[in-house]
Amino acid sequence: DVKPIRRALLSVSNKEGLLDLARALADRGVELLASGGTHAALTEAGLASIEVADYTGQPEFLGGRVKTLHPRIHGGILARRHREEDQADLERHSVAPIDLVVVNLYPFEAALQRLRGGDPTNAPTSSRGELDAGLIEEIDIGGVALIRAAAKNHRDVAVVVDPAAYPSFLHEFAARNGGTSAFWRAQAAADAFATTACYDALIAQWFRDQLPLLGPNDPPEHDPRFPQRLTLPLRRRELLRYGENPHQAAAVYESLPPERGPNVVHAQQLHGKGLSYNNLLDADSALRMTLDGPDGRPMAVILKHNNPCGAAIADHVAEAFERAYQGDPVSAFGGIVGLNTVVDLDTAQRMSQPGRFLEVILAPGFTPEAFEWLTTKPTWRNSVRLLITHSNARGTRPEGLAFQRILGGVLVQEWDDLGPEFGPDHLGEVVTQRAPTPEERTQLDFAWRICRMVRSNAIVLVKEGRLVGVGAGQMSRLDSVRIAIEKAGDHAQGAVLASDAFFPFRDGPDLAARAGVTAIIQPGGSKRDDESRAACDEHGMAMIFTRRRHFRH
Ligand code: 93A
Repeated sequence: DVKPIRRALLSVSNKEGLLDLARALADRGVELLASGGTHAALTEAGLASIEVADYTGQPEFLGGRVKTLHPRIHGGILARRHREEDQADLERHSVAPIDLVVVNLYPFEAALQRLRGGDPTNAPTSSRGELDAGLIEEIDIGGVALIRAAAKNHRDVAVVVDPAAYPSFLHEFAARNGGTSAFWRAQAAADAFATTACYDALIAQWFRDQLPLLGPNDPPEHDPRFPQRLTLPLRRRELLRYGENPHQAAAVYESLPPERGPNVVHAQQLHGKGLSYNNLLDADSALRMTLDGPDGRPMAVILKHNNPCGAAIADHVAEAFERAYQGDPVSAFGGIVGLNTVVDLDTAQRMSQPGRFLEVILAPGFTPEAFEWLTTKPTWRNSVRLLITHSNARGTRPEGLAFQRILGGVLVQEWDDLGPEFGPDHLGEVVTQRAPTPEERTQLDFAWRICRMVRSNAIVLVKEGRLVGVGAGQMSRLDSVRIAIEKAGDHAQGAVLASDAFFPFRDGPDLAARAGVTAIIQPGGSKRDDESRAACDEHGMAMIFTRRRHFRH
């Protein structure tokens, strides 16, 4: 069902590719209508077009707020070619049908970014009591109306909303001898509505962000974090080779406007094949763990299947890596490594020792020698992926809300975090006769930070600034304790234990004590807390209740 194009309306902010497109149309005898600036650009290039204001008899006014909003334009786009009444209407009002609409919108997003001046701390884009007037003018009304009208009437009208889509259009236009197929137009309409939806979502998000500046607070029953309507402006960043499994197609999307703070979506990849879906998931966890590291010292984490299998702090980055790797060398093979410190040659050499292999290394940087070493070593150079994230971002809090998809909808929650005060001196409430020693406090602090990122039920054992045992993803907490102890082997002796949620019975603490654990950190809150506490007192263990649970599913 090919529809020929006889008349086109061009109204573009981004003039890129405009002339080639217009020339291709003109060459096939298409009559061009164009809004003021677009008309001027065409005229300057020697291409003939009719200015919209001349065609409608209505000059642009309100400082450009009304350009194409006119029945002679919208009638020409919306008229159904197969409907006699519509055709009669066109004739009665001397309106010419428009078969192609090429629009790209006022660059609201770019203007917003410009206002923020690239400053990650986000200068406010409005003053108290009033939204930024310049940005308000960047809200396109007429262009959105043109796009939606054309997309609605896709049965007869083709729509193009992005210079990136010109080649596809020109290919179709040539292949269909100056027309477009029904399928092409439907596809274009889908893109068009997605574009205007995304555009409005971004504007809505901006309005919402500015609300605190605008006046009295919402009535108390309204929680502004969870508004009545959610807008999710997302833009595809990249197609991925596949998803969690090879039979699943996948892509990664970035939030609009791009999120501030370190993240793997915008991390700079220095080397290696593209990141896979699972790489991104693991790298994200690795990054979040290093951002939540216990102090300013070098820290290394190693992840497998989105669970940490190694983690350590040390005085030097090579040592941190080595100790993290030693925690569970079997699991660490093929792991994803995150570091909070620039990778030097010593570290790089340890990473690539014979028998070792890492899929992704994520760090604030690589020394030239380390980079050279990792990317020229024959067994490594083709497979390792090197990723750079921002440095000095410790403690950065994630933006927005966290989502998880379920059939029929999405679960939305705030991000999990450690709480504002958390640290060795603010672990929580000591509930045992014996209080943890300062050294135990340091270890409990580290254990809690790691435990938070382990799939529930999560138990971790930490000793001397190193993860020595993990029990992850078990349906029984006691099984997680058993696994963590087994993994730790001799290292369980003298270790501290973190549990992501309360112990429902005393069997967990009993088991830990028998393995030689000296201190426990857990949220507390069980009906049988007293029994767990009694178990600790009997064994001389110290225990802390954080009163904050960190399930991770
Ligand atoms: O200010 S508007 O919302 N009012 C309109 O009637 C209108 N018509 C087209 N903006 C309008 N446009 C936009 O103008 C288009 O979406 C495009 O971004 C821009 C093209 O203007 P010019 O051709 O004058 O450069």
